[in-house]
Amino acid sequence: MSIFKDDFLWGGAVAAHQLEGGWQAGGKGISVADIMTAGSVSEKRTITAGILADKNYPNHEAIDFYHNYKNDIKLFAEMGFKCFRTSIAWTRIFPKGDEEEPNEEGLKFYDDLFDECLKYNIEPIVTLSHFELPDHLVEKYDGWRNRKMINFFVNFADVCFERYQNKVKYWMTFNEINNQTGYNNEFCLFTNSGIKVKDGENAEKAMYQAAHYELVASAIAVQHARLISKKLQIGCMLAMVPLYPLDSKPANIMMAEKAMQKRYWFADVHVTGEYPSFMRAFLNKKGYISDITQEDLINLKKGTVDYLGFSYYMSKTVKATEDNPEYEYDDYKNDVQNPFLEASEWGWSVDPEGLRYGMNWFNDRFHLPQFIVENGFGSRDVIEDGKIHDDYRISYLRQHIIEMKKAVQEDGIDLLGYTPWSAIDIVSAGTGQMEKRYGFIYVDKDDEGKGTLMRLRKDSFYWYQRVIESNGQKL
Ligand code: P53
Repeated sequence: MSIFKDDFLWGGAVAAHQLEGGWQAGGKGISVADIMTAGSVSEKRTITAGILADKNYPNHEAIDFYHNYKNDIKLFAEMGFKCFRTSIAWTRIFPKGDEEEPNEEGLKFYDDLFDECLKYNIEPIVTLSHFELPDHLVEKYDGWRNRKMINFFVNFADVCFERYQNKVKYWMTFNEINNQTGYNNEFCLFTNSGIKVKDGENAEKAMYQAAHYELVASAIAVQHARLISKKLQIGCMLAMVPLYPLDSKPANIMMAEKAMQKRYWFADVHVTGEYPSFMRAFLNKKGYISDITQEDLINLKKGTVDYLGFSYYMSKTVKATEDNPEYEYDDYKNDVQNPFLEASEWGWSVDPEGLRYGMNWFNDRFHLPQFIVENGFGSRDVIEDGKIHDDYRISYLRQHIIEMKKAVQEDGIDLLGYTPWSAIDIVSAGTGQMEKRYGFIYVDKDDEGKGTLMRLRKDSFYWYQRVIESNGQKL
């Protein structure tokens, strides 16, 4: 007998901007993803001022899911997906973000998409904001630096909850809300919050204010969802990248503890509805989050989430430095190589046990059902005689599912489902590449944007089909 519940949600995940394409179709507006060029492992993506004629913007066409979704969903059904996690591109619903009325053509697109899933009994799982806010909100309001963003987001959320309440049960408000703790890299603050850091500006300070507005916006959205329908389940979504101490030196243990606090306090606010003591002390000391009202605190308390969604790809390891007695975590200064782990071509460590560790870490604190909404291995794939033998991907996923099983069986964690990244090959968020592939289905397109967009089942497709069919018994 399987240790997973009968209704365990096996599926796959993607995000709208990374696969849909159709960047101007159906009245869609320009999102922050539309003004980011392609990069690579060594070259960062550039954020351009508007669309420049001579640049390659990989998200404009992506894999053209917008026009191909019926065929792709058919393939997901063939794999046996019980659910499909995607996001709603904010710019299809509110092209600029500050309109009063939504764009009916955009709403209709997701009606059709969700109906197509439901036709095969595939339950859509939806993220509202996944690195794709309207660029107009960045240009006119400075993104999440501005309190007005709370209303724009809540309007967007309300429209989606109202419209899709009978098609979508599980929602998440902000994808990897804690990814912006990597504010040393301009990509993180821009994709999470639409914030362009100015020269000499304290990026950390900007991040805390933006995150506060987002947490309030999320909490208001949760309250509205409850009024709209009791059936809706609203989760948060964090990137779980456990931070281990390099060794048993007490200073390194303390460094890891403080680093974990700095990366995961977002979950405390989402789940308990208040800032934890260590964060209140830190914010007071630094004078961060100058704009926080009594009403905000009430909203946070009233809008706590129903479940904890998270991504897991890798762990990181940290070491204290002597010039930092209060262990204020800075990824550029404190991250070190873990001597026990191998990494991918993109430097992402492979650490299956870290998944179980992360699940326990969350469970110890939050006692909420969990949903692993991303987990996967980015790699190049090679076609040989029309086949793709991606045993490296199978091996990665198998090892992680084994740890996930232990978390359920040995640690008693309540797990709702598992949606590996990604259902099909899509544009990488971090690098804008096509060739950093995660999918069970290959898409013929390269980093220059060339290719037929033909779909091909990889070996992992057939492997995952068996995993789902056996409810996780045949790995
Ligand atoms: P890519 C960093 C660390 C962990 C997860 O990432 C991350 C990132 C951002 O790069 O993002 C999530 O495509 C994200 C997805 C993204 C996926 O991980 O950079 O939610 O949108 O595609 C994989 O290799």
